[in-house]
Amino acid sequence: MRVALINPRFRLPIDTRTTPHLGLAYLGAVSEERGDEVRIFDADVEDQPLEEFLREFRPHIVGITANTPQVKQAWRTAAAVKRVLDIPVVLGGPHPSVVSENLDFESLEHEGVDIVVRGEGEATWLEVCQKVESFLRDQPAFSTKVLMDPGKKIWDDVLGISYKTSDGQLHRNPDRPAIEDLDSLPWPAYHLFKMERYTNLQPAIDHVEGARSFSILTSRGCPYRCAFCSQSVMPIKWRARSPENVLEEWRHLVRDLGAEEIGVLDDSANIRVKRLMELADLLIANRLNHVPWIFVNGIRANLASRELLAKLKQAGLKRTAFGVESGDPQVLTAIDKRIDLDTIREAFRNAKAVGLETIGFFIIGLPGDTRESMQRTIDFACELDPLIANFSMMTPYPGTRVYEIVKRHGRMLVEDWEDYVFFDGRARYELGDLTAELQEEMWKKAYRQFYLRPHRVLMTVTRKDFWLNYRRTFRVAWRTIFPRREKEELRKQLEAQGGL
Ligand code: B12
Repeated sequence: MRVALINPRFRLPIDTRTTPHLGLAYLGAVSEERGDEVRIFDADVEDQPLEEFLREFRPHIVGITANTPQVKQAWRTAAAVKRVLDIPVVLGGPHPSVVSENLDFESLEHEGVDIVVRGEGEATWLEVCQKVESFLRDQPAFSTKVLMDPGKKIWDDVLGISYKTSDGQLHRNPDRPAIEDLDSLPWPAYHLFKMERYTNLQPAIDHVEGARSFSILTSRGCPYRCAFCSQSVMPIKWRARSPENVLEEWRHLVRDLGAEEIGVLDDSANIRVKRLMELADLLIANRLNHVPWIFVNGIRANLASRELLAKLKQAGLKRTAFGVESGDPQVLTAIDKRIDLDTIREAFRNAKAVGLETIGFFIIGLPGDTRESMQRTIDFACELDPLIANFSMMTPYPGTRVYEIVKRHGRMLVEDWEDYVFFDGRARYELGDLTAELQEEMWKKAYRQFYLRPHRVLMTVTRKDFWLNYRRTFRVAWRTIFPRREKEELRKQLEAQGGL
C-alpha cells in the first residue's frame, strides 16, 4: 500500500528551527515494516506543492500530524487531500488526542478528516492501515464513503480511534493501552526525510548552523502531572527502552547516519537512574561518547545527582535542560511540580561542577503568580545562571489543569489555535490580578534582567558559537522584539503559496 504522512506547514513566528518530526518518523518506520511504500511530506521544508505530490505519489491513505498551533493547517491539508483523491485521511498528534475537550470530534467535524488516532500512534496506525488494505483487496473500486459506511462496522473494534461514519455520526472507541515493550519498535525512519533541509535541534555549541542532528527517545511518558504541561499523547505510565536497545540505535545514528549532534527528547529521561548509568557505560565502552548530545526537554532536578551527571558527561552529554518553571515555592506547589528550590539549586550546582552546560526553562504568568512571585522567578534564574534561560509565557493548552482553571475562573485571550505558541511575549490569559499587561511587562523584564547583566553580555560575545551563529541569534532577537510583524509576513508568504 502507498502511505503518505504529512507534517502540515507551521513556521513559528520567532524561531524557524525545523527538525524531522519524530512521531512521523516512527509511523513511517512501522508502515515500512509492514511492507508499505512510504513518503513523508514535511510542508515546513518541502518546495513541491502538496497537490502535485499527491497526484504523483497517489497514496492509498494519508496520515497528518497536528499539535495545537498546527491543527488548523492540518484541517486545510485534509480538505486539500480530498480535493485531489478519494482516500481515507487520518489525523493524530497532541491536539486531536485531547478527549476531555472533545478535540477528536472537533477535528472530525472538519471536512476531509475521517479518523482521529488518539495518543501514542504506532499500534493504532498499523491496525488502521491493515483495515484499509484488506478493504482495498475486497473492493477494487475504492470509495471512502463505503469504507466509512456505518453498516460495514469496519472500525468498531479498533482501539484508540475516533471516527466519522458516512452518515455524519461521530464515534469514539476506547483508548488503546500504552505500548509496553518499547524495544519492539523499529528505529525512526530518517531516510524518509530530506535531512539536508533541516537545521540542528540546538546549535550544539561549537557547531555551525546545520550540523547533522538527530533526535532519539529513550523513554516515553512522565509519571508527574504538572498543571501546565500538555500530556495528551503519552500515557502517565513511564516506560523505558533497555540500554542495549538504545545503544544500537545510537550506534546507527553515529556510524550509519553520521550524526554530529543528538538530542534526547524524553519527557523525563532520568526517572530510573540505574538505567541511565548503564546507558552511559555502554556509550563509553562502545566509543560513542565523542558525539555531543543534549537533554533537550529537561530532566528531573530531584534525580540529578553529581555522580549521575558526571557519568553522563563522560558519555558525551554536553548540555542539559531543567524545567525550573518558577522561583516561588508556593507557585511551584500550586502547579504540582513536586520539587523545591534547594533541590533545583543542587541540580544546577552538580551540572556545572561536572562541566555541563545548562538550560533553565522558566514560565512567566503561572496561575497564582504575582508581580513579586514573577520577580522571584527572574531572580532565581539569575542566581542559577544557566547558559540559556528560556522564559515562556504561560500558554494554557487544552486538556491541562491550567486550562481548566482559566476556563472556570479567568479569561482566555487567545481564541485561535494558531496562536497557541509561547515564545512571543504575548499574554494568553488573565486570572484575577494577573493581568496581561503585568505578564508582558515581567516577560520583557525577565529577558532584559537576565541577559543584560554585564557578565552575561561579555560571556555571550566571547563565545565561539555566538559568532558562528550570529545571523540566527540576531534573527531570533528581531523576531522576539517584533513577533506580530514577523507573523504577518509569514501569513502573507503562506497565502502566496496557496495556503499549504
Ligand atoms: C521535540 C519537541 C519539539 C521540537 C520539534 C518538534 C518536531 N518537529 O517534532 C520543537 C522544539 C521544534 C518543538 C516546537 C514546538 N512544540 Co514541541 N515538543 C517536542 C517534544 C519534547 C517531543 C516531541 C516528540 O518527538 N515526541 C515523540 C513522538 C514519538 O511523539 P509524537 O510526535 O507526539 O507522535 C506520536 C503521537 O502523537 C502520534 N501521532 C502524531 N502524529 C500522528 C499522525 C498520525 C496520522 C497518527 C496516526 C498518529 C500520530 O503517534 C506518534 C507515535 O507514537 C514534545 C513533548 C512530547 N512528549 O511529545 C513537545 C510538544 C509536542 N510540543 C509542544 C508545543 C506546545 C510546541 C510549540 C507550540 C512550542 C512553542 N514554541 O510555542 C512548538 C510548535 C512547533 C511546530 N512547528 O509545530 C507541546 C504540544 C501540545 C499541544 N497540545 O499541541 C508538547 C506536547 C510539549 C508539552 N508537553 O506541552 N517541539
